[in-house]
Amino acid sequence: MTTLYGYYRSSAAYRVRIVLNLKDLAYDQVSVDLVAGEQRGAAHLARQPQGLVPSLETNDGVRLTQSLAICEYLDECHPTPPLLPADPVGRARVRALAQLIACEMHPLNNLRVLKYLVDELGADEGPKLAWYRHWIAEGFTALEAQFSREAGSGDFCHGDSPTLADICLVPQVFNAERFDCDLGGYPRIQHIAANCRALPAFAQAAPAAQPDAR
Ligand SMILES: N[C@@H](CCC(=O)N[C@@H](CS)C(=O)NCC(=O)O)C(=O)O
Repeated sequence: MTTLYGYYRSSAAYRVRIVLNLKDLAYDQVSVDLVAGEQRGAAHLARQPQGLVPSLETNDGVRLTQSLAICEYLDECHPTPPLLPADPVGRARVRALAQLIACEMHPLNNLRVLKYLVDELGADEGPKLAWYRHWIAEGFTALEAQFSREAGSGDFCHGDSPTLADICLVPQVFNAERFDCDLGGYPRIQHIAANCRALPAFAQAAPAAQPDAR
């Protein structure tokens, strides 16, 4: 059985759950408690040397890390439904949207970064929240402009079915809501997120639906 090592509130693990569900793949979940610091324990470091979730172990014993690499691996092994468009320009656009979220936004607001701000640099709750909301606003403003201006946009990030970009967007919207970010200025993002969340694959991957949810 394929095993996902993740955490209910991890947005990178949330991406992989969405893909496993879209592809209708059965999987077990092992919870790595990020609040308790289990990601830095020896057992998890053996799976993911950075001390991050997710990690995926396939039923033939292959261990994979990095959520986007895992999502593309699953897409290559199980091509239906596809996570990337058929044309190279479309694929580049979807990857650019996914990378804007996964490479530019998400790492700045990760747990270890917030902990460093608080524990090592002495930031209080106010500056920590300002940091968090600043990087959400930077990223979402750019995304909203792309969704408003670019021809590829539809009811989903690209066209009218979910792609790798939506798989990154929905967990990032969850994060933003969790930290009470004002999303009023991003109607296209909200429209796309609502369309995604209406699909069972996304709903069943939501943090609140996970066995380790608190
Ligand atoms: N680029 C990595 C990011 C993984 C990542 O940042 N995971 C977070 C949870 S969403 C984590 O494990 N954080 C633990 C920590 O910061 O200590 C991926 O996409 O897999």
